[in-house]
Amino acid sequence: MIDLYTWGTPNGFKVSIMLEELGLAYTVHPINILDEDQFAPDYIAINPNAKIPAIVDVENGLTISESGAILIYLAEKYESDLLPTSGPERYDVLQWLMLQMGGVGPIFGQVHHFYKFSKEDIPYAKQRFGDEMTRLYGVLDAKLAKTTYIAGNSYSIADIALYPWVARHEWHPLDLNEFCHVKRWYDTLSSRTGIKRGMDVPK
Ligand SMILES: N[C@@H](CCC(=O)N[C@@H](CS)C(=O)NCC(=O)O)C(=O)O
Repeated sequence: MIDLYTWGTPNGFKVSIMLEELGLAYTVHPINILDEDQFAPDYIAINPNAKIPAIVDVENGLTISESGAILIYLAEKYESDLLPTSGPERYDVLQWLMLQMGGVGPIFGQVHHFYKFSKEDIPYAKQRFGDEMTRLYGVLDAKLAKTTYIAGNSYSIADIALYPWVARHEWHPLDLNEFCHVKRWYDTLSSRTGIKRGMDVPK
């Protein structure tokens, strides 16, 4: 059994999608980041960085934060095909997962902030992060023109990490139809039961 500490954001959805794809039983503990639940001492004891998501594996007491690390942990613990165990395919998945963690997540997060949440209109920030977002969509589109999924021809934790960020495309200063390979990938993944269920956590 896994305890999942999460909220309805792209980083949180990555882990709920993974748990659904693996068909695991898990208990959801909503951490309302708008109410600053992430700063409560009980939660800081679980994730000292005060962000969602985090998990506690009740079977062995292991506590893990950082969505990418959680995806790797779950894939390895449950010996899932979502992360190959060796060879070039493993590093294909890891490099696209790291691009999501170090590139797509932080940049898309800034776009969401400056386009949707900031009380101040800051054209420089919108331009800077909007341009980098568009460039990243181009990188994803060029890769998905060549392979069915982002790391190759098998669905993987790299797709799971990316999907919830692209799922916010209506907030993005671009038209998804202009990235037809990303659109094809997005539509395919949107029909998966694990994705649909994971995107609905917490209820
Ligand atoms: N690199 C972290 C990022 C986690 C993160 O930024 N979580 C956001 C929600 S998507 C959060 O908890 N924000 C609350 C805050 O910044 O106070 C991960 O991938 O787990």
